[in-house]
Amino acid sequence: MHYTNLKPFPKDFLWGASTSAYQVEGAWDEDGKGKSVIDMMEHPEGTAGFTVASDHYHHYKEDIKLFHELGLKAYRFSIAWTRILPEGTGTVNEKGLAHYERVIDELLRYGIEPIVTLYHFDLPYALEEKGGWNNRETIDAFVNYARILFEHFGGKVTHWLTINEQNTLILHPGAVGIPKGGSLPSKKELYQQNHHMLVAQGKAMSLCHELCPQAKIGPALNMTSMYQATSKPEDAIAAHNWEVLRGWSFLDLAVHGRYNRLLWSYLEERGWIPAIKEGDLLAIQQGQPDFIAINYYSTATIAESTGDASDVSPRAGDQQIMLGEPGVYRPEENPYVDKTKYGWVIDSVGLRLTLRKVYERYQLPIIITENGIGAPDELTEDGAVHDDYRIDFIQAHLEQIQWALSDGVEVFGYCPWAAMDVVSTHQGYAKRYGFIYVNRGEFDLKDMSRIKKDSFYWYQRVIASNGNEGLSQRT
Ligand code: BGP
Repeated sequence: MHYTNLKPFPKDFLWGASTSAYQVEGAWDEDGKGKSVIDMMEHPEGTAGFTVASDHYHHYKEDIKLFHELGLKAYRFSIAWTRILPEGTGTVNEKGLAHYERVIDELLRYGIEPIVTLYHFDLPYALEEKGGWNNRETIDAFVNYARILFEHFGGKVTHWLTINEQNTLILHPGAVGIPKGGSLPSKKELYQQNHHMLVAQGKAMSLCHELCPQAKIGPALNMTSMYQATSKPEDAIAAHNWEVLRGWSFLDLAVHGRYNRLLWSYLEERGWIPAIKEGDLLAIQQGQPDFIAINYYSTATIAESTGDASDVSPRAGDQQIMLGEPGVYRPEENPYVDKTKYGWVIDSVGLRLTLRKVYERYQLPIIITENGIGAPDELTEDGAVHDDYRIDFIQAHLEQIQWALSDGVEVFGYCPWAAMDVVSTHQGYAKRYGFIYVNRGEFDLKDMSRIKKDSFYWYQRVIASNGNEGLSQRT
């Protein structure tokens, strides 16, 4: 659909940026913090770990000052469960609460709205040792943890996110790390974990509404659209299979509180139906999200499964590299799009399509809580970082958001990944995303100074003009 005039960004649009606790904070064992699964997992050799990260824990004041200079209206970050409850349950670590209180107050002082993720991949290791999300007790642990945060920060935080990328946790558990000396859970276990997370999320959303009536809460999933490789009808079925299993099945539960029928048939056929206790579905149904948060990086192209092992990509899948599954779908190349150095498809138009589909299906306001391009940014001799590829990437995606707004989609914020350089989930510091460069190497911590990249100045101009500058106004 073409328009003569594109709708402007809403005047209260939340121009933001994102990070997550374990990727940005460092201070992995300070001030009473307990160990999380991230601290205890095996990570690829030769890549930076998460112990120091960008040392945001100690530099948060300087960083927030820079976010203010950037013009951010919102900062999306996560709270480390293990700083609040080192063992996942039990006694509250007051120092952990005090830290986040300082961070939130500092943001509010600058007029930056905190958007807080309750849980971003870093489950307390003490809970993992008791079975993690396989164990129903983790549901109560999560709800108890959420209650502490709602009671403590409910008057200051108006936007909460429940679980970051539950679909990544379930579909690509290896992307987050492999348990030391261990193996990944079976599919049956993963779908049981998924069910427990959904009950926990439903209860947390209900609790948020009860304790913080002025606040809004929603799930944050990694969403994408699937293209069918050809006009062959079987390719269309395969693309639909994977679009449902990867995205809709998670959101259907979070929003409508019911298992998607196609997912159910898929689970039934394989003997993976989770154990569901009385009251679980009610808890999922009662927890109503106020909005949907989506993390969007790329699209995928899908063909009919050949039914044998050749469907599975020789390169291990990750959040954005589709693995393939015999009898379900087979990933294909898309000749119409580029890829990042790490093989992630670059497709800004796919964002418009994804926004339209999510909105059409759920009719809830949408915020984009991640979107960005990972690259081995270089600090050049002039003391700058010339990341024009990041400007191009974000510009193209913002333009498509404006098209989606013009299509009638309610988008109320954009928080690209990442506010500043952070440790990549599995590619260390070689793969950077931030508007602010952190001067450290993979292992050489250097001086950790913060350097504004070219994209910083560009995004600053976009925000200051509410999207009127820095984008090409194509119609
Ligand atoms: C998302 C995660 C983020 C972040 C991002 C980039 O899936 O929610 O935590 O890591 O992907 O991924 P990566 O660091 O693997 O490039």
